[in-house]
Amino acid sequence: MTSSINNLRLALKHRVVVADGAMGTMLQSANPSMDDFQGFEGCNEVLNISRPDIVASVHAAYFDVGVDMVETNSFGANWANLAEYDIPERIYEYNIAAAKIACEVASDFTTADKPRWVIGSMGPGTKLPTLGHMPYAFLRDNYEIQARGLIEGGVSALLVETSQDLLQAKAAIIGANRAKKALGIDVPVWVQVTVETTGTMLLGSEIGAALTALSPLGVEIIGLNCATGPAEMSEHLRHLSRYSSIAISAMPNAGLPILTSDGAHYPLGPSEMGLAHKHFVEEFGLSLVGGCCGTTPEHLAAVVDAVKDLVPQRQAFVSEPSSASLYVSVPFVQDSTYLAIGERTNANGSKAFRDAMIESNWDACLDIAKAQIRDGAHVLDLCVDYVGRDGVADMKILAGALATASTLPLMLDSTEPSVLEAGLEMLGGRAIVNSVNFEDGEGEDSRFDRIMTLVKEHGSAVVALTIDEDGQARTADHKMQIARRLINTLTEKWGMAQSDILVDLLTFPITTGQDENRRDGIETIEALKQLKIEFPDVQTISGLSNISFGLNPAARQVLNSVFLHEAMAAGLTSAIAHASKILPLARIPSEQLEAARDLIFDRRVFEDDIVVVDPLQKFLEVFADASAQSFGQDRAAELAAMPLFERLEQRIIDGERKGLDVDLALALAEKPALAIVNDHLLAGMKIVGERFASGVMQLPFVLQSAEVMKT
Ligand code: THG
Repeated sequence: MTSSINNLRLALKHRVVVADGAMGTMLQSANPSMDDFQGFEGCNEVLNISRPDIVASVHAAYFDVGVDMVETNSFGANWANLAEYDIPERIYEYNIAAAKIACEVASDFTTADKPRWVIGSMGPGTKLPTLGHMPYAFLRDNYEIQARGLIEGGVSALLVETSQDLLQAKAAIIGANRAKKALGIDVPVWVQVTVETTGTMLLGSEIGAALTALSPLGVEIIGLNCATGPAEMSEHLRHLSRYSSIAISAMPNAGLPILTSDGAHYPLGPSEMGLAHKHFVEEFGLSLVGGCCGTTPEHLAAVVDAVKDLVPQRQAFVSEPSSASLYVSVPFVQDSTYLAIGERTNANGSKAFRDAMIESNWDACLDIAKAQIRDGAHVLDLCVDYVGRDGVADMKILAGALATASTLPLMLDSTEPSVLEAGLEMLGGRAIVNSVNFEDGEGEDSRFDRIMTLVKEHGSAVVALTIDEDGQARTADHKMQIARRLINTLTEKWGMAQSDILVDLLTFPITTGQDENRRDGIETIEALKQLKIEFPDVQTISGLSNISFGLNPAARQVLNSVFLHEAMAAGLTSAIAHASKILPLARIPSEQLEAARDLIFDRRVFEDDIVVVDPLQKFLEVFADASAQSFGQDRAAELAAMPLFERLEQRIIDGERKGLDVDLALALAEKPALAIVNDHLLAGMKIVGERFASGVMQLPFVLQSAEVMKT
């Protein structure tokens, strides 16, 4: 078995490997009886036990036309599907049987110069964990059972396919990874997602989000299957080809189905299918091709013929280290700006968020998150840690809600491994875990190791703080020394890419007046410069607002903005901040700007060891009666400024219910209800519909708009 796995990996390096086509229709055409289904009509996996001959004949039909590999009859041998027949306890039995049948046929067809392989098929089931149908961990454990059956039955690779929900795909891949580890067999795991004609996966995920979320899980091939024919896959394959560091695959349907009185008809013929794959291999460097719904052995014969002399050649890919929400991928390095990580969704950093959380007013928590999104954040820092609360429960609810409600990726901010795990298990995208440090050293029970175990399994990125057994580093030298140790440990021991590490050089407030805090900003800026030289690929991050604790809002705003500017000039790539409160330097009066710089760079003037000019004192004086500027839009004010009926329409588009009652009462005083609905609310829904159809607006937001409409 190990040798067939090795051969397969080798073959994929040198040529295009062809998999089979549709399974279900082939099984149906053998007309299994009700007895064959053992009373579970339509449950194809039962045939692995009752009619292995039929299953074997389908495999043979594909091998006959020259494919290199067949997929096991186990697409539905998962918890969700078998539970619908009340037989979830048969997962292992059906999978091992499916693998054994296929392996026997494969060995019959294998010759010295043409090896044949078996791929374990792992379908999506019918439960979408992102929508709360079943918990992630439950699905993961059942996928582990499925993978164990397939591996023990002898497959050479596992294919998680037809993925519609990124969190479901993660459950399957991570379940498969656990099975591999438990059995000590290094079977390749591959994943294929299903991109609908809308241009995204069912729940709104763009292909870039899928790539960012799934490729760090150790999968060796990523690709597309089902939903559409090859033509509709083309742009998504182009994206994978440009950005994926791993091999890519496609198993399209035989075109878009045309519904006829006797079922779906797939219009694409064998030669067109062959030609499409030939183009894909030539243009995008596909390594693995095959078919899905509507493809037959004739189609695969044409595919085998079309790609037989081709060598997959990928252009050099663009590496773009990123995090992802369920919907989109967000690169860590932003063009000409910093990665802004919204700080307000933090029970310690915002009283409003904390109060809402304590009252279980989750809508209010989400409103704060949405305000951060509108204010220009690229990622949201989510922290629920608060004494006396059940952090795991709070994290589950909030990460679960933000998983669909936030278009932005999350940074999970906690010191508790169990709280971080609860968050990771709700997120289909790729999170950033905030954070690890060496406070209690390294080793099995250390927080560092416990958190890194989660980071690795979930493929997250990680924030690493310059804290060691002696505490937080205060000098540039000490910061650098810990940073080196963090980066070495994370890359060498944990296999992290440098570009997935965000080092936080930590800055205490420089506003305390204590001598020991005066140089904190300088030391951080100095260390940032060194870090950038020594580790140019590593990201850096700062909890920006920390630096200005204790000052009035106007002073904080200016100090944060100027410090951010100086830190970026020294190499800082990201900051936890309130994005709309950051001022461009050009908008800061020069007196304030200079006072802030003098404070940051500790430009005290001494005479005979006595301070005669204290930048902190001066800074406080400059801001004695200044008030904070509001930069960026304040959404509530903007809505309020709109004419009433325009505002109602906008509320539908934004899914904004707060204040709706008042607006409706005003509107009813002017027009009959039906006119309001027809003239204004439906106009809003029309725009929502258009945005959804064109892929600009994702399903969960459409549902929010529909909710407002209903109200
Ligand atoms: N590094 C990393 N993570 C971090 C920090 C860091 N996470 C938390 C924190 N520091 C960054 N987040 C905040 C959030 C809010 C504030 C400061 C840092 C803040 N809040 C106001 C206050 O407390 O005065 C607002 C209060 C309110 O509105 O109620 O300043 O350094 N990796």
